[in-house]
This record gives sequence, structure tokens and C-alpha cells, in this order.
Amino acid sequence: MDFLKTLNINAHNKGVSTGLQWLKTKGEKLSSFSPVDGTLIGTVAAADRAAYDAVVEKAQSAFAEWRTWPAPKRGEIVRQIGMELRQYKTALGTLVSYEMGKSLQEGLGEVQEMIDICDFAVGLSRQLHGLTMHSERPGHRMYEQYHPLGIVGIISAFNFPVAVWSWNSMLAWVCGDVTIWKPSEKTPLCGVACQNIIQSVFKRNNVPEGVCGLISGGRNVGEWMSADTRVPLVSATGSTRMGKAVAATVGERLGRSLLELGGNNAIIISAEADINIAITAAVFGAVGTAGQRCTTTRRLIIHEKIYNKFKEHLINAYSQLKIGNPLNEKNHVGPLIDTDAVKNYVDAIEKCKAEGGNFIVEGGVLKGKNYQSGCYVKPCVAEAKNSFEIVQHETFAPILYIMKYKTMDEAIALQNGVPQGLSSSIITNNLREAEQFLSAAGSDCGIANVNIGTSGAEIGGAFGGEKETGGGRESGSDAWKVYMRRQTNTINYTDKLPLAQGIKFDL
Ligand code: UN1
Repeated sequence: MDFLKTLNINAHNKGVSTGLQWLKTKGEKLSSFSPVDGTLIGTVAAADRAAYDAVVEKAQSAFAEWRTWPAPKRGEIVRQIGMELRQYKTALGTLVSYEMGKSLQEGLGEVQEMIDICDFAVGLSRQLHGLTMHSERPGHRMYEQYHPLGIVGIISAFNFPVAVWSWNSMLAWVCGDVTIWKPSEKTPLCGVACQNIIQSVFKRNNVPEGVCGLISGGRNVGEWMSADTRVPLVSATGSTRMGKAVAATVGERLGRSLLELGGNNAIIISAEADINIAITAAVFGAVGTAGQRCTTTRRLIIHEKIYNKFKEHLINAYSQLKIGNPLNEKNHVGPLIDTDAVKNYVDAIEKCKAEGGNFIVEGGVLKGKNYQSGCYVKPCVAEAKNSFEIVQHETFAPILYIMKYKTMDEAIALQNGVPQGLSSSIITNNLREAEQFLSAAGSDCGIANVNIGTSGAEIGGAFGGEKETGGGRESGSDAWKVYMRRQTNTINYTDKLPLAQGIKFDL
């Protein structure tokens, strides 16, 4: 376990930090058990209210200074964090894999996403542009600028225990905001490891204490943040149920929330699909991260002409999957996060069967020598109807539902016919089908792809979705704007005061 040492993770860790120092707390201890082998990796001391308030107060005072640093100077800090992450990529990727259970390849890929967002944010630090408008009044200039917002609260989920934090914080920091992060209580050591990595950068650059706070803890920390008027933006990734609670509390005080919630992502496989692409995209999308990405492929909508043939391909591909220790690169599928997740998986299979689903690849919980944690399950595939209650629901597990279609209109209606709206794809070589899928009458999701799968988005695009996915956008494109407040400025450089709309008001 050299990676733990490299990341400065001990058996007992503090879990609350102002960015420069760790605080003592009287909160309970979070225990982190690896789903890989059931080992207790370590504990993390959670925040109590006093520690929470201490971090928020430090963040407030840090903001007063940090917002005056020129944005490219803030970008320089983020550049150094990117360099540091390159150095710790193997260790951090391994911890992600060991604490969360995704394959080592995907753990390393997740750290690569962090490095990529650092690079993106460095460039962005010189491009926080507003527009210049033409005033209707003579001798007037009108323009807009973007100013930092203040404290950004980040609530992240276990499935991307480090990348989602970095998408939010790297942008927030170049924008001049300060952050407080509540990592998932299922992956608290990933939070501690990231804090250890960045702390040295903040220290050696004399960044004010409080720019990058960490507040480990459970649901109560999320509730404190959501209700806290000192936190103008809460960015939350997780279940739709959690997101609705955050949105209601933040909305009550007219704060801003950025929500990244459940997905129920489908791939339409046309009669004119390249079958090799379709199979790889579908299987990686469905079983990658053991079906625990919000972009996981949960449904395949297959043209009736190729349906039977495609089923055979799927059965064949699933028979080749290797399930086991995710740190062994030969395995494709690791464990689910914990035994509660296993229970949800088992329940979903039962519900699907009860509603009339037909499993063409059977599921099941794996037992025995290499599976002692009790978290390993078999990826499975069921013929199902889109209208099944269970198909309408996001189960965070490798269960793939397949169904047939005749016309593209019907396929798009099925694709859109769920409450969630994150990611979607079509596999086709037919330009007309692809364009129909991307048109205003096509996919209703935040992400719509052609000839690639639903998961594995690059950081350069805005990431997020519609409907119950929550509407937020993170990461690339102009997602940074949500981390800033916009100000319109009109300046009169004459000795007259002409009013807009031609209004006369003489005294
Ligand atoms: C998530 O599952 O919360 O597109 C994020 C992807 C990754 C991010 C997923 N880049 O699959």
C-alpha cells in the first residue's frame, strides 16, 4: 500500500481543513472500507458545526483577498496544482480504484480529467470575457464584467470521488471564488488525499488561508451548506433525491445551485450502425465503473432489423467480461461501492423480472475467494419495456435494458421517454438519422453523441443534463459563468444626462 504513504493517508486522518491547516473536531469518525477486499483503509474525523463554521469564516476572509488577485495569477496556482497532480497521478488513481472500486485504468483516467481541467482553467484565467455593447445614448459606454461570487460549496459523489471536485474548484478558483468541499462519506480518503496534494501548492505561494476548504462529513454538512447564506453557490452531484433537497433549501434563500443528478442514458442502434462501434460503446458504457457513472448506458434502443443479431453480439461480449479486483488491469469490472448498492442491484433485477423483463444475460452476486467484500456482481442484460417502472428509474449498477424500435421517431420518443436527461447517443452511418437525433426535435439530453457511447465525456464541453438531471453545467465551454456574478456597467463621459428611451426629465 505504498500509494497511501505517498498520499500521506494514515489509519486515522483529520477531515476538516482550511487549506493551510487541519482542524480538530468533535465530529464522528467516517470509516472507509475498500469494496475491493473489504479492508478498513482508514478513518476520517468528520466536521462538527464549530469546525464547519471555522472553515466558512476562514473562507470568507480569504475571499476578501483572493478576489483581488489578478485572474492569471490565480491561474498560475491552478497550473502548479496540475503539475502536482501529474506527479501523484499513479498514487491518486490507485487510491480512487481501491477506495471506490473502479478499474485502475478508470482511476487513472479520472486523475487525467483533473489534470485536463487544470490546463483548461489556466487558459480560462485569461479569458473571463464580458461583452461590450453600444449605448443608445451619446457619450456613453456600456459593457459587462464578471466578478467572483464568493464561497462555492461543492458536494460530490462517490463515483467520481476526485474529478468532480476538480471541475468545480479549478474553475471557481480562477474565477476568484473560494471553495469548501464535502466529499462523499463513502470515499472520504480521496478528499483527504486531494487536500494533502494541493495544500503544499497553496502554502508555498502564500495563498490566503481559506481558499480551499475541506469539510468531511455526512448529510448534515450538505444541509448546513445548502441553508447557509454565506455560500452563494452550491454545486451538488448525486442522486435526484439529494438534488431536490439541495435545490429546495438553496432556492428558499434564493441562492444559486448547480445540480448534476441522475441519468438514464440510452444508445439508439440503427439498422445502419457500425456494429463493432455499437458493441464496444454499449458494453463499455454499461459496465464501465460497474454501471455507477451518471453517464452509464442503461438502455439500448435497437432497430428491429438487427435486434436478434445484436443480441447475440451482446451475449458474446458479456461472456468475455472479467470481473474481479479492479487493481488488476486484466479485469474489466470491479465491485459496487458497498453492500447497500448490491442490495439495490438485486432488488432492481427482481423488479424487472416481476414486470416481465427477460434476462438474456443473467445477473447475480459473486461469492468466494476473490469476492470476500460481498460487493462484486455480474453485469446483466434484460429485454424490457421502456414503460417498466424500474426502467424509468436510475439503478446505480451494471444492469442494461434493451428494447426494439421500427422508426427513428419512435426511437427518439423512447430515448426521451424517461424523467432524466443527461446523456444520449446514436450509432449510425446515416446522416439523416444522425441529424434528426441532434435536431431540436431529437434528443432532449444535455449530451447527445453520434457514433460514440454515452459515457466518457471530455472536459472541454459543458457537462450536465436536463429534466431530473438538474439543468446544471460544469467543466468546459462557458460553464464558468455560473461561478461568477455578471455586472452591466454604463459610463457617461459627457456633461449631459440624457435618459434612455428618450425620456425627458428637466428640473
Ligand atoms: C459522473 O458520473 O458523475 O462522462 C461524471 C463521463 C465522465 C464523468 C462522469 N467524464 O463519464
